[in-house]
Amino acid sequence: MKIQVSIAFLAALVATAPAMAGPVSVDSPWLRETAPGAKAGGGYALIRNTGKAEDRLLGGRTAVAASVDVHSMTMDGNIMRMRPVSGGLAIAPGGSVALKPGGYHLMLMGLKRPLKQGETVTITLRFAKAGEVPVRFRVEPIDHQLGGGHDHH
Ligand SMILES: [Cu+2]
Repeated sequence: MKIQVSIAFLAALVATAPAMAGPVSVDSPWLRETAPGAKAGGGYALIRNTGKAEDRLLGGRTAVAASVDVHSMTMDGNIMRMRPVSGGLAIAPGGSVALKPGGYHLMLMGLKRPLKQGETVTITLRFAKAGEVPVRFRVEPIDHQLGGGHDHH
């Protein structure tokens, strides 16, 4: 009984293993599904840095879009504004940054086709120190939350 539980636990760990490059890991990556004809899409994940030096997320690339930029989102009165993060998004040593709806996010610009719920899209993220990290993003419905419902904070 105990062995069965352990194997199930290990299998669960493998299924949700984050993409890693040195001290940087990318957990719970997902893309928001897009409407037909949409030219941009949003990407989200939890990025952790267990190292002793700051790293910076600079952007990425993917086969399904012309470019992948890092954006911030802020409220300007009642208007939501998105801006590219200049110089990259800092991930502090021992810290983490959540890319999530309404906050920092990956912006897929020049989408070549709609992103369909349930499919998996590889985006190669580019960090200043960790370099290029290929990450498999799952396309989720618009109301999806970070962590796929396993994370409730
Ligand atoms: Cu954006």
